[in-house]
Amino acid sequence: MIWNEPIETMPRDELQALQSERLRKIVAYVYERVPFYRQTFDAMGISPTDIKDIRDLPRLPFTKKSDLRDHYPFGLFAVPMKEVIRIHASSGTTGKPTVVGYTRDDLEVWAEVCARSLALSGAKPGDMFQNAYGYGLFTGGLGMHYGAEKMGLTVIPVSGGNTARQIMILRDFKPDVMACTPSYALTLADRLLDEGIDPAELNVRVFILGAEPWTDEMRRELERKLHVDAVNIYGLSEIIGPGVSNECVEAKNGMHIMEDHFLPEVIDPETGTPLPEGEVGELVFTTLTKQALPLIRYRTGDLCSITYEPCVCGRTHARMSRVVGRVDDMLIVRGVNVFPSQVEAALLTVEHLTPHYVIVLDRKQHLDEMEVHVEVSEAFFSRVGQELFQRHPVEVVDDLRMLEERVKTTLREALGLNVGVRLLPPGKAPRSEGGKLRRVIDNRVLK
Ligand code: DLL
Repeated sequence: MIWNEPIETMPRDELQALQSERLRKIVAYVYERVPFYRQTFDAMGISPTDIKDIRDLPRLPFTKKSDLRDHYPFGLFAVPMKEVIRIHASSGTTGKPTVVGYTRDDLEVWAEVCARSLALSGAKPGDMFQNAYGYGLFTGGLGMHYGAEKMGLTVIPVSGGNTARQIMILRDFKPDVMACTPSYALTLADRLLDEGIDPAELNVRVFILGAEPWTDEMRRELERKLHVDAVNIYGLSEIIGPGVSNECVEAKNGMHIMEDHFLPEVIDPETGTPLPEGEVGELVFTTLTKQALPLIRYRTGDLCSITYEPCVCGRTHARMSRVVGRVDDMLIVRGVNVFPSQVEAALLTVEHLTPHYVIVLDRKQHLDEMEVHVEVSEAFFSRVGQELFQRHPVEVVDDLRMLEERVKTTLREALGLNVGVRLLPPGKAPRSEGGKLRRVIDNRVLK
């Protein structure tokens, strides 16, 4: 089902007219209410009346994460505190969190875009929904919660973690839809299999996965293990939280952006120049309706491309590709650009490997060293175990050596770089305990 058909299937010329009207309003609004924007516009010699329609967007200044940090915690809010009825925050890797606020209308918009996301994923009113995104300062839990209530789902607000309880609920309550991070879905899938529970016995038909990068290879793995559709949901706290964009389950080919609320651009991260449709660059959003924390041309740091091609589902809103990396998580190893997503995609093409991996970077004698630690499947070891009785142990070690060589070759071909490989026994790579998983350990900064 399409949650808001008139909006989501609006002809593009009408949608652009709506975006232009909202852009004019929000530009005047931030100039009026947020000193930071007034000063920036004045310094650039821009008056809000210069902005006539969405084609004028590139004339506006960017907003960066550091601008939020410089005005920590509430300095970019555009309304008095008594109108802010909710606060969330996202913890960065360093320092203070990024703090965001919502008015009552903002929460209504957020519930709307999350309801659309649930419908995009294939949820229907009356479905039962196990929400395993974390509740708290993180936007995932409460964001999806209100969207699901708005849609009329039966919400189980279980929050993240506690795998035994998640599994009990999956078996006993029999929810139709579940949401969590992709790395946690993997933890769940493996635990189900470990405990001899056949996922086919469960009722859940779709997993709504996001909040961290993942790949199509990982999707195939999860869909096979869990017997579900796995769809991608994207969002960030600064723009609203989850519900900025979501794949349609019909195509699973790019996430429809809620363009009537969030105006997207893709820019060259070096020069700031807008890039043509289809090219990969940094995703930038202008919020068109946010009241408490409106942001103009906010640089997400996420790398992806956008297409405006019509979609089989009938929605007209643009689709963004998977996030292929972040401007700041691009690893530069001996001068070669490497994204963790490339490593994941390459690993999952090798038989007998699992999606449990971690990338470790180090510096030895002034040279970068990259090592990928990846778990070998249980099946590989049990086969080897059985064969041990018939074959000489040396042959088994040879099997592992051959596998290691195959992984090295695959990674070298995918990345254009020599990478060390460490094969781990099942269960030895870090697991998601409910939230986002850290995949890269960079020890170079310390040396
Ligand atoms: O992660 C909001 C969210 C909650 C999205 C639940 C989806 C589901 P933050 O904690 O502010 O907000 O982190 C935002 O996470 O800039 C991306 O780098 C990354 N991210 C979010 N969704 C995806 C995704 C939430 N589907 C940051 N694929 C973003 C890749 C994602 N990266």
